[in-house]
Amino acid sequence: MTDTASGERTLVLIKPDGVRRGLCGDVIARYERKGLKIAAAKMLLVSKETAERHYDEHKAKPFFPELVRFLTSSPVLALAVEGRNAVAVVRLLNGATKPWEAVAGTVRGDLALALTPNVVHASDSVATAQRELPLYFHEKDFVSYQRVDETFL
Ligand code: 3AN
Repeated sequence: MTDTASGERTLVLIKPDGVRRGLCGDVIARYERKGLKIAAAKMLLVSKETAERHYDEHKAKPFFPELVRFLTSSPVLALAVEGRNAVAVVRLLNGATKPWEAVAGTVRGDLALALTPNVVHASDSVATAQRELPLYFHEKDFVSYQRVDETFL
């Protein structure tokens, strides 16, 4: 389920560079301040099999092995992020894939320089979120609660 009472649900990965640079709090704070809700969170070492499934759409690309190697190189923080238009809003907050094209004020615009270690991944559509969330979470991992400011969101 990616369409919840709180709106859509999307997958965010704070990638190995983001975790090792101590940026998890900074990134999560941006989603929280915007009004999005963390519905699940898990720190994990991604297996090669999961990384290959995650990046399946890039299987034929020359940079595929590097993507898999990097994603499995050290732990990531997987988040299920919920809210009104969560898929598009998270992509906007994260900024363009290429950090040198990402505008200031976004995660990549503020915190990244390189392409593979670009701090975050987020699902690019509701359909992608539906495919990606089960790679990292079981249905029982998602919690339901009300933010105190939900009336305004
Ligand atoms: P996003 O992560 O913004 O959804 P995608 O799905 O196009 O971007 O690419 C997945 C990841 O592949 C990116 N985060 C980036 O690390 C890497 N990537 C994308 N394009 C290239 C490229 N031309 N060369 C090397 N790595 C790339």
